[in-house]
Formats: sequence, C-alpha cells, structure tokens
Amino acid sequence: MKLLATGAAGFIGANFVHYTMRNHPEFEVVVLDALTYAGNQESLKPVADQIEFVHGDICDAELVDKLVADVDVVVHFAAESHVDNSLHDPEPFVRTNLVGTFTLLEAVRKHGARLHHISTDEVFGDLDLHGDDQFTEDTPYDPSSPYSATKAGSDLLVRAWARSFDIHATMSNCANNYGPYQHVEKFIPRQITNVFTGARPKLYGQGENVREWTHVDDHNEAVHLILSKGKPGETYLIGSGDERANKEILELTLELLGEPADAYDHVPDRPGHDLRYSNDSTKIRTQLGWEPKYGDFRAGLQATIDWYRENEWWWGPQKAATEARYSQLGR
Ligand code: NAD
Ligand code: TDX
Repeated sequence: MKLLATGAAGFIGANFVHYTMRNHPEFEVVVLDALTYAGNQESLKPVADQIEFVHGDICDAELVDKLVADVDVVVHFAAESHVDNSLHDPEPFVRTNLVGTFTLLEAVRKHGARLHHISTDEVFGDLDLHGDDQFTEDTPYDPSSPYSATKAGSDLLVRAWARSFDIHATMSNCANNYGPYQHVEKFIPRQITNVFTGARPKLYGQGENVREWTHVDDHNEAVHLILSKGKPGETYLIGSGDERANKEILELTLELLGEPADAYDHVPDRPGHDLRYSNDSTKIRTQLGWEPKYGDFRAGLQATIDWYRENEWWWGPQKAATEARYSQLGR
C-alpha cells in the first residue's frame, strides 16, 4: 500500500507519519510538503530514512499528477491552518485550501486513487458558550473566519467530486489537537514556550471560549480506522469529549509549570472569535470502534510540556518570528 501524505511536515501530518511507522508498517509513505513557515522537515527526522520526502506545492498540478499516479491512497493534511493569520492575510488560505484541494481532487479523479480529506469542526461555526449542544455530521456549514471558510469550501469540493465523479473519498472533521511538534503560534505551545522564554502567556479576551481537546495520536488513530474501515463518501466527526475554557487550560499549564495561576496577560480578543466547539463523535465510536486513549488531559498536557522542555532545538528557531507576527496583530 503506497500512501501520499500532503502537509506532513506540519503538526498533525508529521505525527501521522510517526504513528504510521510505529503501527502500520504495511504502508509505504511519500510526503509532499511546501515547507511554508508552518512546515519543518526536522519533524520527520526520526523517520527520514523510512519515507520519501518531496518538497513541493499541492497547487503544482504537474507534480501532484505525477505523485498521485504512483500511490494507492492520499491523506490530505496540507493547509494554511491558523485562524489569526487568515484574519491578517487570507490570500494563502484561498490558494492552498481551495486551489490546492481542487488540484489534488483532479489528480485523484484521473488516477483513481483513494482520498482521505482532513478537516476541522470550525466549518460548522460555533455553539452557545454555556449550552450543551454539539456538532454532528449533519450540522449545516456556517464558517466564521477566512480559515474556516476555505476549509468549508475544500470539504464541499470533496463532497461534489465524490458525488459527481464517484471518486473514493472519505472526510473527517476533528476538534482542536494538542501534542508534540505543534507550531508555537498555536494556543498551548505558545503559552508553554512563552514561559520557557521568560515572556508572559497571552489570553485572548476573558478566556471564556471553549475548545474540545483531542490528542494528536488519538486523531491519527481515527484516521487509520477510517482508512481501513471507513465507507466511501462518508464523513466522520472526531473529538475526545473533553471541553475546556481557554482560561482553565492556561491556568492548568501554569500550575504544571510551577508558575502562579495569574502570571499571564489579557490581550485584545480575536475578531469574530468562535465561542465553543464540541463534536458528537458517536458515529466513529459506534461504527468504527474509535475511542480516545489519552483520556487524562492533565497527563497529556504534562507530557506535551515535557516534550517542549526537551526539544527547544525544534521550536526555538520559530519563536521570535512568531511573537513578532503577534505583536503586529496586537496580540
Ligand atoms: P500545520 O499548519 O501545522 O501544517 C500544515 C502543513 O502544510 C505544513 O507543513 C505546511 O508546510 C504544509 N503546506 C501549506 N501549504 C502547502 C502547499 N500549498 N503545498 C504543500 N504543503 C503545504 O497544520 P496542522 O495543525 O498540522 O493541520 C493539518 C490539517 O488538519 C489541516 O488541514 C487543518 O485544517 C486540520 N485540522 C487541524 C486541527 C488542529 O488542531 N491543528 C484540528 C482539526 C483539523
Ligand atoms: O495566544 C493565544 N491566546 C488565546 O487565548 C492563542 C494563539 C489563542 N488563544 C485562544 C483562541 C482560541 O479560542 O485559544 C483558542 C485556541 O486557539 P488556536 O490554537 O489558535 O486554535 P483554534 O483557533 O481553536 O483552531 C485550531 O483548532 C481547529 C487549529 O488552529 C485549527 O487548524 C483547527 O482547525
């Protein structure tokens, strides 16, 4: 089985490749990644001699055609993934998330490869802060940011290609992920590495917004279950069920780092900030037997903190440029 993983020099894709090498040696893996600011080939260093790495763009139709012609399955992680960046400059989001996905779909259509498209719960918009309702596979799309709008558009392209051209495609929409190799622009690694570099953590607004946190290995296990047991044309929502307000996460992070619970700054809120995300993952649990293994968030967060403590060589070079971008945004 030959598998092309797009965007696998990024956070979830790199962890997917590690997970695959550990648990599914039957896959031969090729990675296609443009190495944008968010991609880091060092994340694949431990498995570098077990995979083929191609430095290139998913919008490059000729290259994509050549690579897809030679594989059985494509797992599509590549995207511009950060909401704050999309509010500052949406153009790369439209290009990579929409044109890039279109380019892959055309190659998959031509060569008959299977596609699994990785998406997000943000395509559904948000939920009431204090409600207990959840997104399901049938929730109408209502994205808020340029990021989520382009992810929503990419999902709709996949659905249309599956229905009109009968390509063999599956999709998953996962909640917020955490774990090793996540870029320091994202909430949890930003706060951990702020403490490590002597800067104060930054909480948007009052920190009441709620996210559902899923360990990246639990997400990737779900992706493998979909690859082996998922039905063509189906969408699966993935989420641990562990919902927490940002303020609670930040205070727990500070506690685990031995810092006072109030040692952080409030910064101006993100425009259009989604209030709450929560996925009903009954379908993947009952139909495919998925269950998250990282049930203890505190332990998962401690392990993530330990990883960042031990791997400054990996995140250190990104830190100053990331904080410079945030200061331009006033956050
Ligand atoms: P990331 O930003 O860490 O990595 C994205 C990768 O894609 C990078 O390696 C980058 O170099 C590559 N890339 C960007 N543009 C490219 C292009 N034009 N051609 C080839 N490669 C390109 O993102 P992530 O957090 O790992 O997210 C991966 C996927 O999972 C995305 O599709 C995202 O929407 C989705 N997702 C993320 C989360 C989360 O919590 N991080 C949750 C649900 C879904
Ligand atoms: O410094 C910060 N302070 C802060 O309070 C940052 C960077 C974020 N936040 C808040 C904003 C969000 O409510 O923390 C929450 C999480 O922020 P992000 O890490 O930027 O994630 P989010 O916007 O929720 O989107 C993430 O999950 C869904 C991923 O980045 C997306 O790619 C994925 O689709």
